[in-house]
Order: sequence, then C-alpha cells, then structure tokens
Amino acid sequence: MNDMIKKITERYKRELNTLLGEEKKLLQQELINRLDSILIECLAEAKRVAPEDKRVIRLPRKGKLKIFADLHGNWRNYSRIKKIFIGSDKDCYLALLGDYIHGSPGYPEESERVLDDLIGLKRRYRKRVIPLLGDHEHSHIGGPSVSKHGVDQTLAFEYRLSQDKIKKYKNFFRSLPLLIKTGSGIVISHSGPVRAFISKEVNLIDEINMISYDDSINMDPYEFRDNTILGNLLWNRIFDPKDARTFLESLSQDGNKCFLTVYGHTPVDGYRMVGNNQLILSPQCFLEIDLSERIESVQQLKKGKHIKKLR
Ligand SMILES: [Mn+2]
Repeated sequence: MNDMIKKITERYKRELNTLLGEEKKLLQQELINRLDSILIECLAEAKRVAPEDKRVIRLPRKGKLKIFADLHGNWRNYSRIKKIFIGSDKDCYLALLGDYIHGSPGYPEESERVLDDLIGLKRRYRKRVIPLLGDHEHSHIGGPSVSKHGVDQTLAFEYRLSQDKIKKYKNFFRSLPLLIKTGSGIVISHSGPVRAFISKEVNLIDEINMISYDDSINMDPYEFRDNTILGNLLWNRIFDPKDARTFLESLSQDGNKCFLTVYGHTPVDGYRMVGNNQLILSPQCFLEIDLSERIESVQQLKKGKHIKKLR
C-alpha cells in the first residue's frame, strides 16, 4: 500500500514538474503534501469499505484440498476431476488453477460445456469449489488476447457465443479469485511467482485483494505481463527460487508463514519441482493435501500420496 502511494506521488510530482516552472517549487511541495494526505485517507477508506479477501481465499488448517491444473475445454479431464471431487469427503475443497477455456490439439474442444458445468458446480458446492482466474479467462474481461498458431482464441471463442452466454461467462470470470492461501502455508495461483513490485515489506495479500481485472485494458501487453502483480500472477514463467522466497515472504505478513507455491500455466511433463518452494502441475497430475499437514518443502510431497495421476 505504501509503495503504491509512493508511486502515485512520484508520478504526480513528475506531472507537476512539467506543468510548473522553477518559481512554483513551493506551491508544488504544498500540493504534494496535500495529495499525500488525501491519498492516504482515500486508500484507508477504500480498504475499510472494500470486501475483505476479495481476490485471496484463505483455507483453514483442517480438511483436504485437491488441486487440478489447466483444463482448456477438455471435457474428459473435467468429468474425471468432478467425479474425484464428488466422491471425496465433505471436508474436501476443490481448487482449479484457471484456463478452463480455449482448446488445444489432441482432444475435442468443449469449453462451453466445461464452463457451464463448472458454473453449476460452484453454485452447488459454493465455498468448497474454488476456481481461480487464468490468463485465458482474463483475456475476456480486460487482459491481453491469447493466441495459438496465429489464431486469436479470445475473439474466436466470443465469435461463436450468443450475447447472453458472453455476459454470463464474463460475470463468472469477474467473480473468480486469484490466489489461495492455506492455513498450513501453501500458496496456490494460476502462474507464479509474482516478481513485480515486491519485497519482504510489501503486504502482497492487500495488494492482490485490491486488484481490478479491467485495470489492464489500455496497457501494453508486455508491460502488463512483466511489470504488474496481476500480469505476473497470470503469465509469469520465470521460476527463480529466490523470487519465490520473496513472494512467499510478502504473503506471510499476516503472521501465517507461507512455505511453498503451487501453480499451473506452464506446460510440464506431469509435474515439476523447482528449488524447494515451487511445484508446477500439468493437467496429467493433481495434488492432494491434508490441510492440517505441515509441509515446508516441495520435496515432502510424495508421488502416490500427494501427487497423483488424473487417470
Ligand atoms: Mn495460462
């Protein structure tokens, strides 16, 4: 939050510099001081009225959690996931890492079927089903378009939908959170880790909770992907364990320490562990954890017990 205020005031200062001559320095300083206090008041007010944890979901230290990666309109994988979840105990949560739509070669593209069913599943199981936002969903509500083999998948998908369907899907996408933090210190997001604007001192949970999905509408796509928190959460493919450590530290400021981060987005064969704090999941595997278990490094995650094959 403080970083954000600093950034805004710096920008304001630059703008003023171009508007005012040297002789107006005093006036400039006075304006900056006033702006500082107005901004602090406004942000405190926004924080007070903003719904708590809008984009971050916190899970308790009890129950189970099953995490599945990108679906891309694959109905067969989706049906399998649904079956596994419905067959689980009542204290089991389902986390989906985003990218439900826009097919890939090798299977029938059934994005609409997957989405319609997922919207129903979320309605039925409410807090137990947590679909996260992926870059493919974001492309429909303000993010950069996504293309495959020269085809703009965002345009192509909307082209074949009715206006009512587009509206329904966009409303669903806007409701999706970005990150899950478990009581045991596991962080789950579409991609990761966030590298932009973070340090141990930044309270990243507050920053993520304030993200608005349409802020990026007029941004340069590269600038958005590389230099914003949202862009990093949805697109990052740089997996430096040091970045991951800072990311986890900046998510630990509520006193609940984070140890590892789990995400999808990047194609890997089955799954891939990076350093001791990152796990990348592919659609072929899923992660099953007991939320009361203390897991402090990805090497503690065992094949068969925690990491399982989807079929
Ligand atoms: Mn993705």
